[in-house]
Parts: sequence; C-alpha cells; structure tokens
Amino acid sequence: SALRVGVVGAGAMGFDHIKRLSGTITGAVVSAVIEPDEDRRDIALAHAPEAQGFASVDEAIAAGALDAALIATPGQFHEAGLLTCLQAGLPILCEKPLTKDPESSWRVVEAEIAGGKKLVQVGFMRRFDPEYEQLRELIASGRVGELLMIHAVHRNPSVPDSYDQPMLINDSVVHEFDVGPWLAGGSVTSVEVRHGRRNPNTPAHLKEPILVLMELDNGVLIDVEMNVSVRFGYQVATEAVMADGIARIGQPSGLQVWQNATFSIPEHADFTTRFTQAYDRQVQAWVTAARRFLTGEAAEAVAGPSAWDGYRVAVCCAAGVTALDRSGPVPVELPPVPEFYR
Ligand code: ISE
Repeated sequence: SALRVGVVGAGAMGFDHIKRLSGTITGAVVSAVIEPDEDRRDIALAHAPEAQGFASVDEAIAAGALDAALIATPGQFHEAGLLTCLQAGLPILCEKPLTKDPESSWRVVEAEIAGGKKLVQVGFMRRFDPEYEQLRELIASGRVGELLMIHAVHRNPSVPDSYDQPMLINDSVVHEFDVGPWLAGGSVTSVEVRHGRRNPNTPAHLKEPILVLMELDNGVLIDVEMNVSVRFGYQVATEAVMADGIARIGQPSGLQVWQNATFSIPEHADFTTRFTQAYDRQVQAWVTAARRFLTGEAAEAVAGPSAWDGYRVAVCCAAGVTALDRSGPVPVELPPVPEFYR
C-alpha cells in the first residue's frame, strides 16, 4: 500500500513537496498536512485530496494519520519535529539544514542512535542531481587521475529581505559543505571566508559576494564563490580539477538560438527548475526506502544523507559563520563517525 506521508510545514518548500508527492512520486500519498497557519494549510490541502489538516505534529501522530514525515518547516523548528517523529519511530525526510546548530543536530543524532534504527534522511538534494552523481562517479573511478581541487560557484539572482549575512553560510553554502566532501571523498578540516569587493546590487545589510575555502583531510581544496545578487539567473556549477584533466557540471543547456548576431542558451531562474530532477529523485528514493523499511524488507529507512551528515555539515556551518568575521582558516573539529553511521 502507498506510504502515508505527513508533510510538516506548508511554506514554499512544503507546498512544492506536497505537489510532488501528489503528482510525480509513485508509492506515496500525502495523508496529513501539518501547518499551524490555517490559510496556508487550506491552500496546501487543496493539492492533497486524501490529506487531513493538523496544527501540530503531536496531533497528527495521535490521530494515526501518517506512516512517515517530510519536514519542511523553517530550520529553527526542525529539531522539535525531528525528535517527536523519532520518538514515534517514523521515517523522516528533513529539509536542509538538519537543525540550526551543531548542538541541536547532535541531539538528533543521539536520539536516532538511542532508537537503534536509521530513520532520518536530510534533504541535501544535490546528491540526487544526475550531473553531480556522474561527477562523483568519475572522480571515484580515477579515470581522469586523482582529484586535486574543486571550484564551485553558487549564484542566486537575489535574496529576500529576511536573508541575513549568516544565511550566506547556513542557508546557501550549507549545500557545498555537504556535496563538496561527498564528491571529493574527504572530510572538511578548516573553513576560511574572504570578502572581496561588495556588489553594489546587494541589499544594504549584506556584504557579498564571498569566497569560501574548504580544506579537506585528503589535501583537496574546495573554493566556493557565494554570490546572491547576480540578477541574471540561478547558477550552480562545479569544476573538478584532476591530475589528467578537468570535468564540469552545471553548465547551461537546452534550446540554442542564434539571432541578431547573438547566440543564446537558457539559464535557470531559480533552484526549483535547476534541481527539479534532484528533488524528484530524492523524494522517490526516500519513499521507496521508507516503504521497504516499514514492510520489514530493509533495516533502515534512509536512501541518502544521514543525520550524521546533517551534524557534520552543521559543524562546518558554525565554523563558516565564525570565519565570516575572522581572518584566516577556522578549524573544523569533528568527533569520529559513530559506529551506527559507518
Ligand atoms: C536556498 O535555501 C536553497 O536551498 C537554494 O538551493 C540555495 O541556492 C539558496 O541560496 C538558498 O537560500
């Protein structure tokens, strides 16, 4: 039978996931929309014909309304939702970030270990983007020689007023902290941030673009241009420098037009189109894993980044935020990977 998913939070991401679960995804149905704001909840319910509405996770669980939870509330509310769902033994797909800081992420890791089952998958969806997958496979194969460096660009057309300076790290570079080490097969040991010339188009309260430099324990360096006022579109691209060549992903593609002595290729306008496939594949993989777990065919309900990944990224983000107002590299100190996650 279909996995009954309760979607927690019906803001932009939650709403997007509700439409995805009700449309493209197979084997799942949205059975609960958990959202305290009545208007938002009603709009979302209109896209989830089989769902009941609830104001809190506790009420939905008490009503037996879900087999699994997709948490898409703002990051500062993730911990409470995660701990409640873990307590109830539900498979969880939690949007990034896992929680707002390393301490709270560690509490989630401890709660999951205490329950004895892997139930938490974190929504670092880039790992499900076909090009990222191919690049990782290429690097791991060694066909182009060993990996030396990664240059990444993360460009947003603009950001809302609510986007503050630490969000450059916590909301945006958070993705590179996950996917960079995943590509490079190493662990981050330090983070440095450099401020260059400020973009005059950036909102008054921001100072960016920034250049973020990660050092990995295998010697690989990863630099990230984080730039949120580029205006022209949404661009996330990566170049991997290997001993015998280079590889690139995230280049514009699609309809090519020659007109008026100009050649054009479309660029993305926002992350929803850039990462459509990644989101679809991520949610489908999670639904399949959660179903197999609930029928007893699989021992864990996770098909992607784990709570441990969420924790280690939270530690990188904390170092990154410190590095925003400090010169030089800020060390990243991680405990050994718990046996549970090896
Ligand atoms: C946003 O929260 C995302 O997750 C997007 O992928 C990222 O590009 C953007 O910078 C974030 O604000």
